[in-house]
Amino acid sequence: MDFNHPDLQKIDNLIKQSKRILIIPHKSPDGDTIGASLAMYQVLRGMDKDVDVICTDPAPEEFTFLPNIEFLQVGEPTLDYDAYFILDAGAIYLTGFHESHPKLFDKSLEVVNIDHHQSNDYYGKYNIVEKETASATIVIYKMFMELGYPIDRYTATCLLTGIYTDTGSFMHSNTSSEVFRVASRLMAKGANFRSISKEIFNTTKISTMRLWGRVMRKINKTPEGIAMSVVKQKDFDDTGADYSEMTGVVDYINSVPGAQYSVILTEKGGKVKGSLRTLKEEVDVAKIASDFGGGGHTKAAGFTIPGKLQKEVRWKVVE
Ligand SMILES: [Mn+2]
Repeated sequence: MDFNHPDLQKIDNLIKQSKRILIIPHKSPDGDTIGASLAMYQVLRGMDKDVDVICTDPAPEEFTFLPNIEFLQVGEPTLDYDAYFILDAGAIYLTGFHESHPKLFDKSLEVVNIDHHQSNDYYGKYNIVEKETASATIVIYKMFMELGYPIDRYTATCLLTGIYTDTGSFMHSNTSSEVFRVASRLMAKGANFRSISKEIFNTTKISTMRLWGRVMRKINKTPEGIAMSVVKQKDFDDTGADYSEMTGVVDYINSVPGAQYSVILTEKGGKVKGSLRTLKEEVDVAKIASDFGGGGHTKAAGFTIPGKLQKEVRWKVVE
């Protein structure tokens, strides 16, 4: 296994010398950032560190089964820790703390950035960024292995959760041989695969089903082959669903035959969020998202712009 990162030894030293460590998942946390954070929590606790995990938003309900989930706090960080780990955040704004705590990103603090997004610009004082790796939890798995840190069954469950969610249960194009190899090793270490598949993939709340129903009812395919749908604030209000329940629906929209790529535009608090997916080899949705100031992976990306959605009716003259 290749894991050559110039900062690796420094990170090992930093961990060993630190007493108080803060872990920061990205905002609107998903299975990968949560799995990465809770796995890191477990390993650092095992090394007798005082560890906090602080996120701008709570974990979605389906992750309640994860070990250590009770230690994920919603709030604001303080800047008196010995070390900071920012996990799975492809850009500083995704932490939600770039405006309130710019010091985290001026390289004056002991900040470690561990990530796998194309958009990552190495904002940490120390960085382990693997842009071709399927999940942040795989990067962390490889780091633990390389440094000889122990992976118990709780850590393994958290790490496998990130692989599971970021590969769309082993269905997205990032599902490499490495994904299966690491997943298999985590299973061997006791990862609770049954809970992951049951709690995350085979449990759907009624509010989620109603929200997805609305998304699907509004699907359109443009003449350019873009499969598109929209979600307005009213859809959340009427169904009682929250934004995190959008996770996964864009993949459904993407399964329209012949689609070049899919987009869902979501209204959320005065902003419009775009989620893009493609199954086409030649389409790079990260590039499209970057035209709107966003980013992500070549097959899955997103952006956020201020504004709201307005329906535009187009007329055209036909013979
Ligand atoms: Mn990720």
